[in-house]
Amino acid sequence: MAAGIRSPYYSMGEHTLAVPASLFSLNRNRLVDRLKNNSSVDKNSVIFLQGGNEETRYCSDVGPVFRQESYFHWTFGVTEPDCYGAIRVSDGASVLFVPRLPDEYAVWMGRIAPLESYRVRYEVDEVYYVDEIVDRLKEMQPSNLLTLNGVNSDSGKNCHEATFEGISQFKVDNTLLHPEIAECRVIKTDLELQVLRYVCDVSSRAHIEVMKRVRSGMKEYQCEAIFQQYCYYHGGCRHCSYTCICGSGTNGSVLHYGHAGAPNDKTIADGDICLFDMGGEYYCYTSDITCSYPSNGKFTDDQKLVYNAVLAANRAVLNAAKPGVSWVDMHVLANRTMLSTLKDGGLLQGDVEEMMKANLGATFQPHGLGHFMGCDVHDVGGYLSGHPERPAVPGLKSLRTARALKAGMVLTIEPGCYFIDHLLDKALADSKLSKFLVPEKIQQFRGFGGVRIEDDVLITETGTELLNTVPRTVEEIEAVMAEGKNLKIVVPQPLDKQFK
Ligand SMILES: [Mn+2]
Repeated sequence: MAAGIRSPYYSMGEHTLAVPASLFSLNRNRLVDRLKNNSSVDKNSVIFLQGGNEETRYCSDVGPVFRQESYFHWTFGVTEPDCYGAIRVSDGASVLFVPRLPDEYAVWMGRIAPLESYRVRYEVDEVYYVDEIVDRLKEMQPSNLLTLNGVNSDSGKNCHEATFEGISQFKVDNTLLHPEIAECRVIKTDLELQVLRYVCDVSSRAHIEVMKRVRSGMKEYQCEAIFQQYCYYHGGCRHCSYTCICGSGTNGSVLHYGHAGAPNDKTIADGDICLFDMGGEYYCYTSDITCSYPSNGKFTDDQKLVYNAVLAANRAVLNAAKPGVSWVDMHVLANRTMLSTLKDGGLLQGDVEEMMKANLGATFQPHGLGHFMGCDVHDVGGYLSGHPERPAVPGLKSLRTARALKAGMVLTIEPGCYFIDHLLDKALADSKLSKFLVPEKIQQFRGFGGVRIEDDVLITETGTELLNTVPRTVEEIEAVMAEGKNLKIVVPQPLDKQFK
């Protein structure tokens, strides 16, 4: 039992964070309060959500490890698949529906939990089987079922709207719930922040472990493996928040490197700059941290120049972000800071304000400054109606939100500087941009790769709180890596039996 926390709670052991079920009852209460304050919502409405479904790999019977759908997780914290949940708006009463499992389940999957155990574990008012949904909902006499329907502005995909046999017997409204629940998810509670701080801490320690153990000659994916092992073994994180991006050398400039077609399988060369973007996930709360450093632990002058330009941009935003500030302005601030540092370093020439007008920043950082983070790594609520729309210009159009900051928001601050041949060639061929580039210097940096410095940050009443703790200055990184040089690293030996 974790000290100071009343059961029930989720935990992966005493070395991991115990998360109380009250985190989710508070989320439900906040959602109900918002709906009550919405004059379009009939007070006799019932929120009705469907959780994630158990799936198998293609036509096989192999089941990947289930991960709950994020809206359902946020609302109920239920770890099992194939569940539904209802919440009465008038009084917040909550009902969970779980699948009625066949007797054989007890043979293959383990003891079938009684309904009462779900009620206790998830602190809901009542629990029934999925095949009882129609009868139980009829007893609740809802004027409306509020189901979840809306587009995720990061993926362009629609939410998984609840459906069940017999839903046609009820009046359904699928327009009111989405903006309200998405807005609730934008502002984190103190309970949620404790989970985010925990997972950011585990992921920070895992990044430091990689920093100490990376060696020239290793495969990039071996660094991914060290990270995953640390997060799971020490932090109870069965999942990562996204596919690990472990680019070394020129791969650092491939923004979504690590995918199945480029599976972090390059051998890391001596002196390569490594760009490692990895985050563990705990109980469906995410982290998203990027560290960039030379594989051999010693920055060259060129690496220092680019690294410090990105760090200056990151720190400028960290110091300027606070409630009321526009996220678009923060992106612009990061661009301006980076361009002026690159100019000081001799890569660029001319007036920085002119560079800003020509949008030179997007040549070096084609992506947005950062995004909301929570139950999804690119968390919801970036472009809800009533908030600024997505800007149109390159760089800015990749921003995942254009909103003004509010206390309780959690975002990533992730400026980067990449030397992408395609974008450099385009800029050199464009007279509006080429005049700012020092050609021989740009030539020197081709193939360099990239640097990204990504932090996870809470917006507080007065500014920001950094949620991760990784070495950030050149000196801090070199000190940690020097310490790591003393560790004996076991490297797999070449396989002696290969195809002839
Ligand atoms: Mn990110």
